[in-house]
Formats: sequence, structure tokens, C-alpha cells
Amino acid sequence: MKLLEPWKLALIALGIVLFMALVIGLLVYFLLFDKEIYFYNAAFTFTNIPYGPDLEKQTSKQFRDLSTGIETLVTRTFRDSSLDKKYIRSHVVKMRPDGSNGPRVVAEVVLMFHFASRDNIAALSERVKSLLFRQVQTTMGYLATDPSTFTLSETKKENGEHMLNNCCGMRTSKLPAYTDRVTGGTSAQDGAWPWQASLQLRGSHRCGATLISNTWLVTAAHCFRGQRDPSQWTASFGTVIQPPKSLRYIHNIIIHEQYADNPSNHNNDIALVQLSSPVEFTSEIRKVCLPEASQVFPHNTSCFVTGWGALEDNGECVNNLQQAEVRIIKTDICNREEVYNGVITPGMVCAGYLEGKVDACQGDSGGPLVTADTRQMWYLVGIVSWGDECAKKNKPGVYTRVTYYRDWIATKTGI
Ligand code: 4AZ
Repeated sequence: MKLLEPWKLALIALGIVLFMALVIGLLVYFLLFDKEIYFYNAAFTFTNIPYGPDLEKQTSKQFRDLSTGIETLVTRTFRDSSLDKKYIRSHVVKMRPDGSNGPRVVAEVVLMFHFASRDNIAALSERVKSLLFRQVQTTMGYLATDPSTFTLSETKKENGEHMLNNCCGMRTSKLPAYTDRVTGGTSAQDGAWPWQASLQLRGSHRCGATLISNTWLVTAAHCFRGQRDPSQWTASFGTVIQPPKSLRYIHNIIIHEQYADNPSNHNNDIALVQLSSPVEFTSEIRKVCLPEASQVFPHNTSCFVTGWGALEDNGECVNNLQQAEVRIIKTDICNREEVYNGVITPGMVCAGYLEGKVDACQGDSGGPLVTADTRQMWYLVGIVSWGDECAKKNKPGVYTRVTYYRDWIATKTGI
């Protein structure tokens, strides 16, 4: 038997390797990268729900409960279908009265899908519509719907994104799951915490702050100790301080009337900052949701604290936004003798770990402590306020309790 000459063998082997590489490359491209997000607007009319002022606000209990019901049903519709892999999520963006008499509410829902360029988009759109229509016709759980008024239309990516950017508490969806875990934290990705702002005194970072609308930030009162002149301050947005995604001058600083400006005081450590002009919401700049005054965040609730503060007690501020997971510690425990020995008041909330290691630190002050609800919308639980150094055993971070000051915020801002 005559064997091939070695150079021919080598050439064939090389050819096979190149061919495999090409196939793998194409597969990876088509499976992973050749995908576009498609947006749809759906409108469902419910006929057993009266419209009331509570449904005007995305953060009211009525809005959240109804939206959870709708989103769960829409998600189940697609999870049980051939579109399972292509469905991303749905989000109720608005409720409105339908104009006729009776207990009728229209819910406007944005749906997101991942389609590939080789997909037959028209056929997929039909499938989306017929699956939803079938769901509306049969049942939507306890929700009575009127199938004759159901509508679905594809919408431009810009419109879909615009609607999500204007919702509160939405992180950017291209991110992986929220498993990423300030002192003991990790660097944040762009768009991960889009409500985070940096407050700067004559151009240098002093405090964190949180966007609650396109013109208002909430922060800690102690950030302005001896520096109450708005003209000396700016706010920057984006995950890095230098260069920022956006920058604004400050028009007005409102410090809580009962905040006593002395270094040993931590009560009423809250302030509102009005920007000189509104920011434009993008995938990287958005507002957080404010909880209702009556909302309760139980002991051990998982939260994230974010900021550009020091990575250790008395350390330097950093340029990349840091994030760390901390858990709410109930006031009974936080007031124990070996912890803060009774100094935690109803306007404060503790978060962190009694064993230490993960915590907010100097420079994180004024920044957000947030938690996600079941719809993956993020709520402002606390404002970084104080603590005995950083990440020490039995000395968790202490935050201004946002629910306690919810009505004060509404009085000052109308939000
Ligand atoms: C500060 O000095 C500070 N460990 C902020 C937060 C904490 C401690 C100190 C919490 O701004």
C-alpha cells in the first residue's frame, strides 16, 4: 500500500482544521451574535378592574400586583411555546382607563424577543400575536379580558428602548443574571446601576446620589456639611467618573429641615438635589423606583450598595463604580449592645453582615442601597449614611431609611 507523502498528509490535516474552524466560527456567530432585539407593544383591556388614581403610579401596590399578574401570564404563554428560546421578557409600562363606562383598564405592555436575521420575522410576529390572542380568548387567570380590543404591533427598537428607559428601576437587559456579587465588592458593568450619580465639589467626587426623576437626585445631608452653595457642585452620570457619560450643574440643594449639621449627628441624613437641566434617559442613565411609605423590606432582604468610595477604611476613591451585595439587618439586632447599642432610630436601616467584610465606605455616602422586586424592578431602600469605619465585625453600614422619608420627598419634589 502506498502511503501519502507527509507534506500531502499535512496539507489535508491543515485543510480539515481550517474547515472545522470555519464551521465553529460560523456556528458561534449565528448562535450567539446574529441576534437582534425586537420590540412589540401590546394592549390588553381588563373588564373587572376599576381604574383609579392608584394605577397612575408604577410603584403603587395596585399597579405592581396587576402588572405581576399580567407579566407572569404573558411569560407563561411564551415559555410553554416554540418561542420559549426567543422570548426575553415583558413589561407593563402603563395603565389607563379605556374611555368607556364600567371597571375597564387598558394595560400597555412592551414585549421583547431575540430574533436572528435568518428568522422569518413576519411569520414570528404572526405567531407572537396568535399565541397572545389565544391566551386572551381563553383566560387570564382572575383577570377578565375583552379579546375584541386586544392589539399587538411591532415597534421600532428606539421606541421600545425609550419606553423602558423611562420606567423606574430597570437595569439594562443585555447584562447577565444578577449574580455578581464597595469594600468586598466588584466593578459594575455599564448600565448595571443606571440611577447612580456622583456628586462633585469643584470637580472632585464627594458623594454618591440617586436619580429619582430626570431632574431630582436624593442623597445624604451630611455631604453638604459646610458646602451648601449649589454653584460649587456638579453631578456626573455613568459607571466611570472620568470621563462621565453626562454632567449637570446643580440648581438647588434641599437639606432636611431637622438635619442638625454637626459631625456626631446622623439623624435625618437626607437631601434632595435639583439638576440645572433634565438628564436624558438612556440605557445607562435611568431613575430608580421609590418605595411607598408603607412598604416593608424584611430582615435578611438581599440588597446591593454601589459607589466610588474607598475599598477600605480611609482608602482612596476609585474611578470604576463598585457594587456589593449586603443584607438588611433588623433594627432589634442592629441596636444590640455589641452592635450599635441603641443609636439606630426609625429613620435608619442597617445593612451588611455582622461578621463584616462587605460594606459601604467613605465616599459611598449619599449613594443607593437597592433591592429588586419579583418583576426585577429596583427600589431605593436606603441612602449610605454612616457606620463605625468599614466592614468591621458587628459594625454594619447604616443607611437613611427611604420609606420613613417617602412623604417628605413627595412634599419637596412632587414625586
Ligand atoms: C463615611 O464616612 C462612611 N461603613 C460611609 C459609610 C460607612 C462608614 C463611613 C459605612 O462616609
